[in-house]
Amino acid sequence: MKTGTAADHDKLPAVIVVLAGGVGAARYLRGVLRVVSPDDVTIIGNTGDDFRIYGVHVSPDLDIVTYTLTGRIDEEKGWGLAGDTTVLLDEMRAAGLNAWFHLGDRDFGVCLARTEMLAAGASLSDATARISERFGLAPRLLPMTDDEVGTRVVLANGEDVHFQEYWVGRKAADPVRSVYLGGADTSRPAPGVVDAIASASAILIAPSNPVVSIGTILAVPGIREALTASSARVVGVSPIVGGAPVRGMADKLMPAAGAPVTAVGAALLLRDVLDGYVIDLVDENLAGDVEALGLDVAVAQTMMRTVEDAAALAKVALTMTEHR
Ligand code: FO1
Repeated sequence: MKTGTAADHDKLPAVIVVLAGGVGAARYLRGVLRVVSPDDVTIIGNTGDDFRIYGVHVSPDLDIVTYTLTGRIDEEKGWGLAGDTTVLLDEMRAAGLNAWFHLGDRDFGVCLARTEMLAAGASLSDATARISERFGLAPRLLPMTDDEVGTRVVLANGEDVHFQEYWVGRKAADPVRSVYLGGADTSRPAPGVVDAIASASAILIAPSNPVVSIGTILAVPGIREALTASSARVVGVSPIVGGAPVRGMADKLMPAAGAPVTAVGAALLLRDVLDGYVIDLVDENLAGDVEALGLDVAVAQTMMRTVEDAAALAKVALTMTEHR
């Protein structure tokens, strides 16, 4: 076991790939970008949360990462644009619509731009690159796939709903039977994804939901295989601290995926692609159980209250990616 205070390191690996979900990943990435050059970073973003609503294509995780890394995020919510207005939503609600998904006006504009680009024949990768450029996002952000996929949640009563309906619409109140990525079978990794993984000198898995964020990225045929074939070491950070998710609904979904809601359970779900795992200081007693899965373990402060915390955490993970 390596106990992880962030060692001072001037030779951190170049060409870093980060698998990322939403809010937790974006905060972690802020730390990664404190310790390595953005030119060396490729982010592979989850698009399982994508869906169409109010006539637009929303890519929540890609947008959360873009807005956070360019200083535009609504810090309190962790999603949406800071200072955004709600004229469009207010008008829809005034007309009696059940506008349950909160999309601010500017955020709406971003999603509408994406929708128009897609309608004109652009791929999601093209649209993402153009939106990244508009926001001045420095690292490369790739969607996991250009194909239409959607995370589906099968409820205990047999209903099969989109992830956003389960999480935002129904506030994760319904018991869950299983989760799967709809459209996964025929999806392919987006251009650049497999190459980035193959040429990476380090691969990080952000502290994102192991079922609906990282699990969905791994569900795109070819990505899991690229990770296991890569010579780079793959190091994750547990999103579960003290037996509960830092944010989100992993506690509702991990049992449905057959894993206990612990750092060990999170590691279990990703063990086939991981070489190392960073768990929180409060979970130090679980280090042996994670090691028993065949993984290197570091115990570190994983709660990211400041960008400095995130940078220290990123250093611990990056140091673990170096070959022993
Ligand atoms: N999360 C909510 O809890 N309620 C919302 O109304 C909501 C709207 C929304 C709009 C745009 C966007 O990019 C994200 C949004 N989110 C909202 C966050 C999102 O549902 C999830 O947290 C992510 O998909 C999980 O990473």
